[in-house]
Amino acid sequence: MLRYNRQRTSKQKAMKQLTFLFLLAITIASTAQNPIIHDQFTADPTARVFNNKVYLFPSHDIPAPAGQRQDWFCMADYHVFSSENLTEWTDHGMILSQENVPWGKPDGYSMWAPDCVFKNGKYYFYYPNAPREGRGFAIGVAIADRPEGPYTPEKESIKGVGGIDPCVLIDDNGTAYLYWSGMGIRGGRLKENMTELESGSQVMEGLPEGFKEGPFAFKREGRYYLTFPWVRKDKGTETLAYAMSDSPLGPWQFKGIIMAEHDNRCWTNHHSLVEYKGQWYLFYHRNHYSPQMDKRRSACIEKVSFNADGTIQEVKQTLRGVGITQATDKIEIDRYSSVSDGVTIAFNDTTATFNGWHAILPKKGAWVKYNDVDFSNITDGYVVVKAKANANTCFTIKDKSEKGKVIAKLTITVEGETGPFRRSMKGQWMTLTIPVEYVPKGTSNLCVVCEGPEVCIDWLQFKNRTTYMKPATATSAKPDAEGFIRRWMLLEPIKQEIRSNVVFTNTWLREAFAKQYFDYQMTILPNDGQKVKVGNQNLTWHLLDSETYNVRLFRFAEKWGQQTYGSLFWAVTVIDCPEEIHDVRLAAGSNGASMWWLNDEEVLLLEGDRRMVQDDGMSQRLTLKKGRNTLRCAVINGPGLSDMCVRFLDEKGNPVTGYSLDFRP
Ligand code: FUB
Repeated sequence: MLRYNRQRTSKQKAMKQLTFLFLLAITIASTAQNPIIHDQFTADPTARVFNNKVYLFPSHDIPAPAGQRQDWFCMADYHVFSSENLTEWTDHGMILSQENVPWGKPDGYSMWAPDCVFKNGKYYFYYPNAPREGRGFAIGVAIADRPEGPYTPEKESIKGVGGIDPCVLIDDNGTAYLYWSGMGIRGGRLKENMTELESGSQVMEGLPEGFKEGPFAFKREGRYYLTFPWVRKDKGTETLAYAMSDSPLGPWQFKGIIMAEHDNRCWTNHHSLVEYKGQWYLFYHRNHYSPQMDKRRSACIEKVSFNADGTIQEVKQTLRGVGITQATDKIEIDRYSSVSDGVTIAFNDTTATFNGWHAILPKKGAWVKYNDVDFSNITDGYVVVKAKANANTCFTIKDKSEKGKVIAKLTITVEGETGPFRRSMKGQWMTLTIPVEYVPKGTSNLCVVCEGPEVCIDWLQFKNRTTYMKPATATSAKPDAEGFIRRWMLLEPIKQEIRSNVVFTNTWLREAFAKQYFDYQMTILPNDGQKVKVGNQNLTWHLLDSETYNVRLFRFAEKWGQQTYGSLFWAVTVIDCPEEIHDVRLAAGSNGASMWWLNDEEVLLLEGDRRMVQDDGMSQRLTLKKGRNTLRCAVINGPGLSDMCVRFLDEKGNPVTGYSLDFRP
């Protein structure tokens, strides 16, 4: 006994360490339609809401190792997943392995459908497994402080419970009931410790004839529901069915089907129902990634609705599943909401099914619709599409439906033809990129329409154009790691009649910069949005953070200016030093010419027709005083793409970064 205990303790320790490593290492996010997990099989999905997140406790089908029955269920461990939006799932790694169950066969491969509930500050994970001694299945409990684990398995299985598919319902008064399947569906009350039955168990009465397993019980609006996979007479594979009662252990009144049999003869289905953020969802499984073998399954989700009398509306399986897809994610349109006649899907690689599918639009007019795409992060940008074709073709991406407004039109040109999207690889996957013509508002539906001969599409993804600069954040900024100053108050460009930059001589520039364009030109610390009048131009100051070390004044002018070429830019920033900083030099570059003033003193003039080069000109030694310093510049350009960059360097040429940029007028 002592030896056994010691063995168990070291195994448990090893498992805890392993679990900890998994917690650290395997936190992989996947974006999902149906099926929801893309890199492993996930059967029998039990979903629970803990701490405002949905946690998914599926069983984990694996290909059977040599020596195991190849055509049967094979499961050696459990993973837990979580999601806050039902589209991105994080795999928290393995939480329990058959090798770590003290009472289980270390090579039983029988870790079938589990459940997990929270009570008295602990998470109780219930799982079936093959016992070390004897045949069949027993059910065990593993306990954790967090839903992600680590879980410590109890040393014995639950006495008086032989079977599979445990499920626990905790009633409003805290009483917990365990249901499982073994010679019919059984149920019994659990003790307060959650690891033992209070007394015996009973068969759930009132359920229909025919094979049943996988009970999932829950309570909604004072009514008890017992839901279960059930084989209808003459149909031969499982539906999901349900019964209702006024009491947690029945007797039950059979109500009918929640989901009909799979249309591909996948024999099992197994499920859970959960309410999350005001919507009920059905989690179930299907052999999406294993079409030839129905014992390797994948979790899926659909919305569920209840009728006023509490009965459940039948749910249809979809590929699209639930949740909103961000336009900036890869949108797998083969997981469509609806399609026109003739559209099919196919695996990208039949020997590696986790690589997913693509949609085949066979002819002009064929379409694929994908609902619920959130465009709110796209301002103006382009779309990237992975597609292939055997002949020149083209397709459009439209808003809402096949008749909707065109978001983008893409052309595939094959076989050495020329054209804007020339590709010479007939039948090969290619990534096409094209600017969008129109960005739908908020969340909308997409429709991809074939406008020529057959086209295959794997995914599409929207991207924003680089914005170059964004409105400054509310907090103070720092120079970047290289010391470049990226926070600036920029005035919309003042129009200049400059045909050629050869005029940028020292004298010409001094005269141009000395001219009075607006009031308080050399002392103003404007507010963001403040307006100035220069001649007949009404110009606005903008407080911005540049996304690049060089401040792209041309792009600023494109967005905010009244002209892009022939411009004079005024810029000012405030440097806040915790201490005086001696012997620094201002190092600047600009396209075209520029003048720089520190605390109202001219410190540098970059003259001539310049390209912007980092540290192109250097000032004399300067002192940045303790507290606020004002750095101002004017950049003037004729036909070129205006930009500028500036930083301070110390005596050794290292960037000076020990100050903040805190622009408060
Ligand atoms: O996953 C193994 C078994 O298949 C489950 O325990 C049953 O409910 C069925 O889904």
